[in-house]
Amino acid sequence: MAKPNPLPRSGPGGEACIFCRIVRGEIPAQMVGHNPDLAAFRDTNPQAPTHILVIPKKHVASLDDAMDSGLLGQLLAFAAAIARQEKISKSGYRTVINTGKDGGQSVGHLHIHVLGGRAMAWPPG
Ligand code: TR5
Repeated sequence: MAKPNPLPRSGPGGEACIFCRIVRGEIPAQMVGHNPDLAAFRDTNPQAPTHILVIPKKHVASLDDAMDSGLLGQLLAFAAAIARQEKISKSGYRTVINTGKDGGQSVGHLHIHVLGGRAMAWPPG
């Protein structure tokens, strides 16, 4: 029998998904930008002076589930636009997508972390 997926994946509508609930306005978030397909809001547990999550509004569980290359391109371009808006593009910033258990993904809705406002270390932990 297949092992249950460790991520809290929700159905196609993402009814129980925390980020889908933010998109629907059921849970408050500090929104910093959005367009018809994408949203960007501040992380509640920031790991840098600027820490924003950029997500597709439609539920996609992870990068491994993202079949729409157009949407992925839009996500990256939107992350860069948000970084410019937040005035961290000149000093530099880091974009991170954690995927699955070993990747450290804790919320089962695809998101790009945009981190800036301090120098980042490498390699990541
Ligand atoms: O670990 P991964 O890469 O999946 O990143 C998930 C991120 O979502 C973490 O950095 C969390 O701090 C962040 N997070 C979790 C919740 C949340 C959030 N950011 C904004 N608003 C949030 N709400 C309302 N609820 C969360 N559970």
